[in-house]
Amino acid sequence: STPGNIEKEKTLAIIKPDGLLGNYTDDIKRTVLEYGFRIFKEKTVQFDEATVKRFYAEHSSKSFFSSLTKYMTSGPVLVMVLEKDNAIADWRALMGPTDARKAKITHPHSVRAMCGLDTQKNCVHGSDSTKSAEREISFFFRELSADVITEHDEL
Ligand code: RTP
Ligand code: MG
Repeated sequence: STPGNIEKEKTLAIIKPDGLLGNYTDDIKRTVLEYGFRIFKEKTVQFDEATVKRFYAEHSSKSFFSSLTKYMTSGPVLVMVLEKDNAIADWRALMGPTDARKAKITHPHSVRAMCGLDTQKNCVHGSDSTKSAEREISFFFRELSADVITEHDEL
């Protein structure tokens, strides 16, 4: 057997504009690596409105949709494919709850406790299922139309 070739689970992580502009990228990456993830791919993207609306299509009927798209286009984001056993659930757990104010109380060591502000400005995204992870990874690494600022493979 060739253990080095066994494919581990992959998930899509985004460091949102507040995370990137707030200079949390290095701290988030250090935490990610400490928890045993590999950063398989990454790219920096400036979302345009049409692209972020497509990415968050499942939320299009929510009251927060227009403020979400405004937030997500307010600056560049760092998109990463993270790889490890159980990557999808483990990255969700490491992010902490959606509301960063709650995260600071109930999950003080989570990423959102470290760099998030509230329910919207929560500094990171993570795929919520196998199906979402597949969709979101191909969204960014196969079909993306938004402006790609930088891209690296196999870090
Ligand atoms: P994510 O998808 O980003 O991992 O976060 P999530 O599952 O915890 O949150 P979800 O409900 O899927 O919402 C997606 C993103 O929309 C923003 N949001 N704003 N009430 C609000 O103002 C509100 N609720 C959600 C957040 O940025 C959230 O991550
Ligand atoms: Mg979600």
